[in-house]
Amino acid sequence: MPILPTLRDDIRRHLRYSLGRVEEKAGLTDWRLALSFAIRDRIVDPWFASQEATYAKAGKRVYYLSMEFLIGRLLEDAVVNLGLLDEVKPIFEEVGLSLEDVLGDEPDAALGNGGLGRLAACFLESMSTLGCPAFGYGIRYEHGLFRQSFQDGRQVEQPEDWLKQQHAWEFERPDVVHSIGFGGEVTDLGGKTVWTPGESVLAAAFDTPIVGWKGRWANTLRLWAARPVEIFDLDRFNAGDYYGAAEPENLARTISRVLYPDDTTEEGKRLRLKQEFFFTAASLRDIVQRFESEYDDLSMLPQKVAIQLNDTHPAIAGPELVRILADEKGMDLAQAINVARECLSYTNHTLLPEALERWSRGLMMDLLPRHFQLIEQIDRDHAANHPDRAVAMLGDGDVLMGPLAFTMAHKVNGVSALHTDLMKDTVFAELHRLHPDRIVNQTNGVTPRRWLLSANPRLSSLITEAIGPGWIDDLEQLQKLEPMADDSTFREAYASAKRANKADLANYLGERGTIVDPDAMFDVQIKRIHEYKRQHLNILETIAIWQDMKDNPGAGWTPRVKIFGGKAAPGYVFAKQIIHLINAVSEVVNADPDTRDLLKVAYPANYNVTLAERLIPAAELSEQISTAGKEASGTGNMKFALNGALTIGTLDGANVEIRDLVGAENFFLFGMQAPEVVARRGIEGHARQAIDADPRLKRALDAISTGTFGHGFEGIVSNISEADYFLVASDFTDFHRAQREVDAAYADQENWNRMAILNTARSGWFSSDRTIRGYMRDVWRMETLAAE
Ligand code: 26Q
Repeated sequence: MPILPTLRDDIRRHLRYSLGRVEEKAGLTDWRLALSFAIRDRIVDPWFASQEATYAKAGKRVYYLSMEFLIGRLLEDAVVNLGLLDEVKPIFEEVGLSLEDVLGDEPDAALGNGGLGRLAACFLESMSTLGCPAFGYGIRYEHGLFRQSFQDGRQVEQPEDWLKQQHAWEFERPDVVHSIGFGGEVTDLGGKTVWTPGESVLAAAFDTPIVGWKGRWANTLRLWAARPVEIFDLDRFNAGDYYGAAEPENLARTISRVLYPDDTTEEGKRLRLKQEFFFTAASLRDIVQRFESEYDDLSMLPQKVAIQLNDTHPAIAGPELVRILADEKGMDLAQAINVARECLSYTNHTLLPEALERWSRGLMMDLLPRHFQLIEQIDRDHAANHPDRAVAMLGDGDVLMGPLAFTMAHKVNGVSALHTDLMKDTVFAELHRLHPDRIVNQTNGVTPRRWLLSANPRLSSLITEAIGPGWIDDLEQLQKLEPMADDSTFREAYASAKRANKADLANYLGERGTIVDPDAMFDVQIKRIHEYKRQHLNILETIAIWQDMKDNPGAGWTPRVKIFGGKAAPGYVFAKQIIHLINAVSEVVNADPDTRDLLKVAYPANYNVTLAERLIPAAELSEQISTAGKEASGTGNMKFALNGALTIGTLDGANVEIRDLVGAENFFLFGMQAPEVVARRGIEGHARQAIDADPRLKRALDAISTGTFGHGFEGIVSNISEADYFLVASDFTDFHRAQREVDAAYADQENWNRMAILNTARSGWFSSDRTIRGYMRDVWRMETLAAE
């Protein structure tokens, strides 16, 4: 076992010998990188030990295939999980730096859009904490999700450039490259089918170790970068065509250049399909190679390999694994299909019809001719086994990736109880009838190390003082806090932790131009901007109470700070109008002397993981107000409840389970339920009816129409008053009512704090450790390997 020098010496050594800096000239980034290298060194041994243990015990491994890993910053996670926080702090004080500043210097790795990518990151951390042997496989995007700023209240996107600085966490693996082909021809050589691609790129591996709690185990996040097969066209260069000479390289690298900024689907984009196949094929080649280095019978693959598809983005894994097994390894086709299915499982994250991936046959045939044939074959097989089936994965001209993923998976899971039920009743009703044991539920979770321990040190210390540190990797121990909800000393300590977090956030917002009172209620809605998430319902209600406040400023209002955060897909015009409206309302309301002490609207730009870590611990009210039936789960909702924010929400996604667990009396419910939503849409003129019945709603819409907040919002008003597919008008009145209930509850601070404590105490079930145990038991069928 190598002996490491003290952390202090090691940081100095890295500063000097890895970064080539003298201490006197070192800046924050130099120190941060030196610390990162020193910390990374300390992950390497547990990382190797984990690999060796898996190998020695011939353990099964999970391969989590995801287009997105929204990991954010890694340094604090690693320092905390290795238990080095207290050792690191004084080292930086000695050189006149605060550890907070050093940690804060790290750029966010924003290799994801939102919930799905962040879930993948929480899962990696939980798998390491539990000692579940796992690899995350994804794409090493050169540019992650765009940076957002506002100009005149409108969203402007700038490219993200996280690799501009040295990236301290990864190990490049020059020896791990796979050649990935596209297009070309399929030939039948007397029963043996051979695919000869027309073009190829290389997938180059970069590994990042992900260490779990107490450093007991570490897994690998392996991200693929696209590289040209041939570096350079020397002939073209010599002929004087300097740009042309670099073209092959540019084309190849384009595949891993940038994350698609859509969180539904980008219609039929060729490059997107190339990205999907690129990382899926590289990962499968890696998986099969690793298996073959240990075993020689490929029919045993399902005993050693579990491959989880994070949505349909890697669904081409079905046909590709069949192709490897049948075409390359010579396995009988029917057996290959069965072996592949026993390895694969698929997580669905959405029921929105427009978000279900489909590719045109033409594109699929052109880019992946052999896979197209295999999809036809899989479809025929399925039809032969189920003659009464109506669904097909080859729908009207398109290849449907949902049905393909379902057919090629032995388990298919939803991400909350309600979502899973709706999967069975709607999009996958037919397939569920044919395969009644395939769909299972695994309600999402979040890692308590990042979302409570690190993000909210004040509350964490208080909890640890009260019940000891066992909760950190056994979150249900938070239940021990329940009786303390009635202890006034504890309640006061809990409230002062929240108050201090609010003061920090008030400073942050103040520095960015919005002055807020830390004693007002902090009401937060942070998530991607989407019609179904209904940020426009929230801002509409904000306008309505502002109008009421102006009418009667002395009516005993509960002062509020309405905080919004989130990005819109660059091409999503309606979502961008919502952003513009929120900023326009903020401009008018914040400047209004009548309501100055009662209402503020803040919209800090560029919402990301790091900003979430700042906002959630300071939140008192969590807005989870999607149209019922549309939010698959939500995970922000869990982070808020855990950190003691009360939820105002609809019965949607995991809100249902949150309410069940924290208690209906500690949750502000409003709105139609999923079946009512469907019925309501059938009522002609439902929006008009709702508007006519609620003068407040009418007045708020009129204020927008008549230019109180400027112009350019006609689209929003007409959408809400006419089609109103997401039922903003129909849910407005009940939302407004529930908000007044919130006001009344807040007035009784003692009881509010009691409710907040009960939210924390009863949210332990939402740990992603619990979720991963569920996957291991029901989906992956495997055991943990970590020694205590
Ligand atoms: C697909 C094709 C082309 C371009 C983009 C995409 C794409 C990218 C990202 C489609 C969807 C996404 C992301 C979806 C997502 O984040 N879904 C959320 O997943 C969370 C974790 O399960 C749930 O909690 C949320 O309810 C769900 O909205």
